[in-house]
Amino acid sequence: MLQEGSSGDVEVARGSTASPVHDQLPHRHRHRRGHSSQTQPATTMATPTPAPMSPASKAAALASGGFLVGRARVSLGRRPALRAQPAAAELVERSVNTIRFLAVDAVEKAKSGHPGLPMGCAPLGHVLFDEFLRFNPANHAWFDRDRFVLSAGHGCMLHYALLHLAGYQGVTIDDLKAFRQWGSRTPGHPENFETDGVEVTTGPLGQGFANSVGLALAEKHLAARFNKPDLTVVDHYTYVILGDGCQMEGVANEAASLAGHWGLGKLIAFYDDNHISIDGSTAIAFTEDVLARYEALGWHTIWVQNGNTGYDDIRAAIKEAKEVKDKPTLIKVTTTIGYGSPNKASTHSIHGSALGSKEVEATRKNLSWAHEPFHVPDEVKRHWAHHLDEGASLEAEWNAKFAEYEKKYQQEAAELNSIISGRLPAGWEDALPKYTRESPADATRNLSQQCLNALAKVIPGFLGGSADLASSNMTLLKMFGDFQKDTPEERNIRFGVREHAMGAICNGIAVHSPGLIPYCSTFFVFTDYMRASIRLSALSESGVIFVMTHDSIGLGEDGPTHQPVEQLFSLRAMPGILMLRPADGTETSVAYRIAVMNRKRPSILALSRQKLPQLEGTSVEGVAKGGYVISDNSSGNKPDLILIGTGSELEIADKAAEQLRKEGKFVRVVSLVCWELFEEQSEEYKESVLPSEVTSRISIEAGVTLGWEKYIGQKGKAIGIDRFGSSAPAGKIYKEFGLTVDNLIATAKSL
Ligand SMILES: Cc1ncc(C[n+]2csc(CCOP(=O)(O)OP(=O)(O)O)c2C)c(N)n1
Repeated sequence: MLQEGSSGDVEVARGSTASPVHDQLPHRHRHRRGHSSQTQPATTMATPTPAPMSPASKAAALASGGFLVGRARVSLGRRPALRAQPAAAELVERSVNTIRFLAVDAVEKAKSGHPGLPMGCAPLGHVLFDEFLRFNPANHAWFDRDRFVLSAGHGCMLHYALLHLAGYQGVTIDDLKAFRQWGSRTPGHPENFETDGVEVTTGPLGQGFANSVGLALAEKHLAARFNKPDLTVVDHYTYVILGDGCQMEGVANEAASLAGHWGLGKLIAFYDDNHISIDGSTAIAFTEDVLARYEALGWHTIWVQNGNTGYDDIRAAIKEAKEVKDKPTLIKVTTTIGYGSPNKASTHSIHGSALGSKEVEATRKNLSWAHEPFHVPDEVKRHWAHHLDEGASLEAEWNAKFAEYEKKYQQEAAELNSIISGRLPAGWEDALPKYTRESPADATRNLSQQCLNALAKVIPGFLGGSADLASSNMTLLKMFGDFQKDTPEERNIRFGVREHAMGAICNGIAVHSPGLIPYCSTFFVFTDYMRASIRLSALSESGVIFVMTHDSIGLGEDGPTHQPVEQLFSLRAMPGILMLRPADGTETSVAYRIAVMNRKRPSILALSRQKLPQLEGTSVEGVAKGGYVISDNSSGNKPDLILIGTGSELEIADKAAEQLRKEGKFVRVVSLVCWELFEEQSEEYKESVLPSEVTSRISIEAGVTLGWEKYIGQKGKAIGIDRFGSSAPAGKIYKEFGLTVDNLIATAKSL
């Protein structure tokens, strides 16, 4: 591992404009696309020098509410509704240093956090938020706002400082002072459910970037569906900042590949190229030509060589990126991590720890910042105040346009309104298929396809797809074509074999608008490949529907690599998610109803490859409670035995019960289709399903038995699979593993 001192090499290289990574770049990156300006050695920190002015006249100009351009005083006045000119250079520098020191001070106070990225990205953050981003600080949920994602979530003080300056009421100076503390609105990584203005939860590197692809997909889809030649009602950009860490993660490459394929022209990503990650210089593990890779993935690329002081280069790059309509743009912005810190800039020691009081002082001196901690100069405050007016005007202008749209295009407006508000069309549930005992036996994956198609007909924001398994997962929406670069209005999303990014992209779609309901699909066992995205879906309250087929050894011959055994248990262990394993048509249909209704809680549907019969006793009301009695021949809530099953094994429990009853036993069969929902029921209800007096209980499920002790108790038995599966026809494996009616009966008799 590199020691602190050894990463000084990078500093020298940067100062001399020729780092090892730069040298590998093809000529075109450096000259044709690169926006170069004078590079600054990391510790020189020169700022543009205004013409000399006496301290007295300077003070007078600032005190009267203006800012300085050379010798002139510029009145702030009311700014026009749309983008103002950039602030004068000196004010920009002051704003940038405000951002830097808010981050430094907050991390210092918390004694934990990541000051390096905010200090390096402050110029980019200032230019983007102050001059380009369209938002309304008074309404963070305004539909047509630009979306911003900080994928390098550890640098969140950058985002919090910008939200504070921009006037978001949810991020006050006291909130900044409470950075990383219990109950604060400024948690250690950005949380979309904690802080207004934070679009997605980030922290696991690469995820936020993949989310931003979902956000941009949503914009492109909605724009294609709803904009009219005379009225553009969907028109916003998605901006994302990602660092070296995000770039190294595979999920980012999966997502970048899709973004290039789909031609997401309104996605603009900034790569904070500071050559430092936790272990030291990126030279130890990350030396590829990132821009060349993105070009190969179909992106437009730009290199801003001086992200420290090259404000005009940053501006020019964003303008150029906005002009490129058919490709996403990656802007590599070369910055100095910890810019301004004389002894720690460009080293990994400033990545993730407080500077320490001595270095904070030295940094204050170096950047001529003779202020108390958490100081925001008045002129900086006054300058940023224009965003309140500007944001209100942007939203008002859009509201007026949308009112006209509602008059002219009533049907489209109703659909878009549903997507914006999350209010589902009345009676949508009635579209879901209904099944009876007489309906033919079928695999729940097939029944699922009937549900998906029924929902897509009535819910305007319903869209999704599979990771190259649509014909196995049964997820195609028959009345729609494929979402592709030139057909973005369509609703079948082809993710290719990219499970991890698929999950993250769906999270991005879900948080774009409350009425967008994305689903995504693969084999259940491959939830392992996308687990980080599923976890973030749960954490960030993104109501994605995960359609997971081939849910057990029942898939047969593909063998143990494809047969999930521990996945049900492991996903039940995840907070904030519904793990549903329906047994037949009725249960599948209700599982979808539950999934659609739970907009802040993702659902995973585990579905069978094999045919299952329609069972007597499965019910809409029962599934809604997560666990319920499907059959019982006892009275007084006192059966001799309770058999509990889920999904494909409920049929086995049902058949075994039938036989045992013939032998004179009083047997109850319980479907525990969704443990989480069952746990939410009253104690009284739970007792009515699983009376504590009845201790003879057996569970049967084609997965690990871990967890079932909660429901079967000390005296019960769990039939399951506590080993990997096997390659053979499904019936044979079921038999060999004892998931049979005979074994269940024998186990019952052994209790
Ligand atoms: C998936 C994942 N792995 C590891 C980490 C821990 N981690 C946080 S930041 C970081 C290094 C990131 O480096 P970079 O993106 O260059 O950030 P910078 O040093 O510029 O702040 C790592 C490994 C993480 N947050 N997510």
